[in-house]
Amino acid sequence: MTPALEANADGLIGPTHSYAGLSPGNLASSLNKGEASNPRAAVLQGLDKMKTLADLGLPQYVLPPHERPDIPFLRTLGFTGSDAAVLERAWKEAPGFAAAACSASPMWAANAATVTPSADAADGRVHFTPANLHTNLHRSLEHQQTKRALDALFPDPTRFAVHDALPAVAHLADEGAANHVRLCAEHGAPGVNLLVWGREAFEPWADAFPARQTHEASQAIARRHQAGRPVFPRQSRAAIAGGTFHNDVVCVGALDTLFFHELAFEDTTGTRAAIRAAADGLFEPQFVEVSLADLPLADAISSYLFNSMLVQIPGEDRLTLICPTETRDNPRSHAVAQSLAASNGPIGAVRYVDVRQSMRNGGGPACLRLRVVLTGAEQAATNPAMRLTDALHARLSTWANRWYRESLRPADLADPQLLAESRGALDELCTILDLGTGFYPFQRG
Ligand code: SUG
Repeated sequence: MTPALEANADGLIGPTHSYAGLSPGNLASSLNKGEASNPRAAVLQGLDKMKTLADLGLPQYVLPPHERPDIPFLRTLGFTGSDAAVLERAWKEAPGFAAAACSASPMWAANAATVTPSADAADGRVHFTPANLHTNLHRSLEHQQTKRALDALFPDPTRFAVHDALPAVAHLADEGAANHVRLCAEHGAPGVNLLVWGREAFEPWADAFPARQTHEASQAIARRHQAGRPVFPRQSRAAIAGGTFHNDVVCVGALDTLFFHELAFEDTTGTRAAIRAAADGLFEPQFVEVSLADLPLADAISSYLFNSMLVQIPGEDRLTLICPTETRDNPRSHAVAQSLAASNGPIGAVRYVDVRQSMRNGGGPACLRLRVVLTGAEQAATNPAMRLTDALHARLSTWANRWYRESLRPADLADPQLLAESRGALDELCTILDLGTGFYPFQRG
């Protein structure tokens, strides 16, 4: 076995971070619709979270924001003229599409792709499939630029396979690693891959909230990545109805430990048995289940206890749970977190990070990062300019303070000056992260 670490690649929060209420079924997004956001605080919170993880000894990478407003998308809808004129007309004539074109949603990198480490892939490469994010208009605009970003970070095709997204149809709706958990004895050893789905491709779906991942999309990804030992649990319908738009809102796993809410899976007993069977000969799975009685689903969702990062800090025996401060502020979730840390179980410590700006759109610490298990040789093959160091953290903080606004109302997204600021910020970022020329569509003319 080649030793490996679990790296995190976080989405750098973009200058148009806003509360536009674009995600039905995501209660925070709906609740905060129309509020003013603070893009500068948002990006700095994200950067500080990245630094916290880097300081703990875990490799940390930065994924660049996408070009927003997405003028090329608005042009496909027939808007013509200068970029400013396209934006202005789109906001007048098709405000729903204009809002989608302005969303900073690529920040939630857990939805960027599904990742299969080399230890699990038949060809010994790390595989990535960018998520088509078909269910929500604003998120469906992400996958092509996400592929460019992954190609920039993982440029060596002998070690990394960055696929195209699955076909963008409802039958293959895919939300990436937000519905994927990998369990294993050690990161570099073969693992069991849980690919959680909400509905079947041809199943009639009349529930109030969408099920964003199909069974067939999960199967297609396991097949194309040639991923060993897949398990396909069904997400519980009750959880989706209660606002669990991704499985990572009620479940997180690392190494041999799966930490989840009683309502996470449609068939909990069957899921446990399937995981045990798949892990046979590799490791004994540890299940840490929180009951509905201890934590009502509404508290789990508002406090994001499970949307935490479960990490193995180098040199520590037990896992650390990195929760949003909202978990500490919720008495029931806080009690669960404290009882974990006080127990002799696999989770030995709990820490808190402030990502409140993202949380108000339903994005916790786990949403902001894409986990990528990498061996030393694979780490050495990544783009070094995209790895977070103290120097890069300081440089990006200065950059954000220069370009990002401190207050943004959804109506401000129509401001052509915001378009100019965003492009200025992204131009400079290309130099900082060594992204080459023409990384963004606006730079290609
Ligand atoms: O897809 N919110 C995102 C949050 C994604 C969280 N990711 C994970 N759970 N892994 C979503 O619902 C809201 C944007 C707005 O309303 O302006 C939004 O897209």
